[in-house]
Amino acid sequence: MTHSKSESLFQRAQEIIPGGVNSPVRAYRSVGGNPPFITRGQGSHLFDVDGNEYIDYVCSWGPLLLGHRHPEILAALEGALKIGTSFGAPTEQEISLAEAICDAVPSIEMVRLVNSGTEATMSAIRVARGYTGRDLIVKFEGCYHGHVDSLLVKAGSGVATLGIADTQGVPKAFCDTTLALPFNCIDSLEQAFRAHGNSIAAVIVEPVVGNMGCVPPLPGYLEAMREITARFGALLIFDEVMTGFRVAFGGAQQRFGIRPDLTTLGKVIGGGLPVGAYGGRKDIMMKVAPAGPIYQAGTLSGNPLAVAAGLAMLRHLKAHPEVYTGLEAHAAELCAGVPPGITVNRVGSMFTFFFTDQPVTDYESAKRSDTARFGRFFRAMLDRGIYLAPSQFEAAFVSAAHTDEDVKKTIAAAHESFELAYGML
Ligand code: HOZ
Repeated sequence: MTHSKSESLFQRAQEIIPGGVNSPVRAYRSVGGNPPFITRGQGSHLFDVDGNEYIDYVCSWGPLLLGHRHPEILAALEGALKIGTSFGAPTEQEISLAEAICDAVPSIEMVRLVNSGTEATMSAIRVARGYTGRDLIVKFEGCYHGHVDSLLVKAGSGVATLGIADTQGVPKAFCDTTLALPFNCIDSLEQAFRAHGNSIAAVIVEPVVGNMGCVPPLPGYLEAMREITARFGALLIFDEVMTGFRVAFGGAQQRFGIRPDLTTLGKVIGGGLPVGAYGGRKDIMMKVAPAGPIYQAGTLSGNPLAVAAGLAMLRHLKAHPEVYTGLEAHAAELCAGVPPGITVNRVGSMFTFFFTDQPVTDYESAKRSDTARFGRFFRAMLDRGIYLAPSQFEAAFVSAAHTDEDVKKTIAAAHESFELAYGML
């Protein structure tokens, strides 16, 4: 596989874009080599400038549940293009998308559309603070909620991948409003609430973590979180930017049977276009301006292109619940038969191969993975046409466009790549 055109584009990009990329993990720093430059996607496949073809398990970092260029999403976008690309004014379509979200996720009684997952989490914590009159936010080590200042404390995703302990540029005063606790530990949550319960506005959590790799909640953990937050009058925010419409139509909250107070959603509700949303209990959301005193705004919020694509995807998923059976079956097949020495975490169609033989239940155990070995595995997979996220601390995703043949090819490539990673070939 040659990458000469990608190599020269990456040299050019580094002259003008920091690190050559518009989001840090894309730069391949933790796995070695340089990123392929993508020319197009179709179904479950990506194509690069050197003519290489890959089976895509990044799926735009999760939202492409139906794969690239799904005909219903393309038709919706073509329809939207005929009308206009941005109005900064209300449209009927955005009501329909809001209704579709609330219909799928019953804890969301009212919803506000924004432009990204970062905007959604930033706004949700502002609402939680405004509603409760408290300042402290509890988050979990290794969870990532976008690049919101006060949520970058002990964050996962690119921050974990690049080993940036705490980013510069965030005032200490902001970090002081964040309590970062170990994920999956009820005792530490109980202790934090006993010490600071009257000052905690909210707990924000990825109910299935995707940003330290895929880490599911232990049985009873989310239930305990729900009970403790309610007992102390703090809000529970589920960040479902990755899990929304992914691990079930109603997200992780449907899969695990928990009703949070607020939920954040991201690119998934735009079928991959830039969009996000936050919503939840009506009494809380009625505090958002102009209905209430908590300010949040955006010209491109409810953008007609993103709304059209999102609505097409949500309507498709509602009409075809069998999509989830297929996603689950393909992901389960992929994860079966992994050799000893690897820990596989999977929830529905999101999963991670951790290069450790110990269970991975939190950030500390995720960090015990052999990232050098992951890097060798990653590069061997790429050479065999399998496109994974270039980090041990990101999840892989299957889409409805993946075929039985894709899965078989991926399993064959994975067997060779595991052997290479362990120096057996
Ligand atoms: N942190 C993002 C995924 N968890 C990366 C997004 C991107 O690079 O596009």
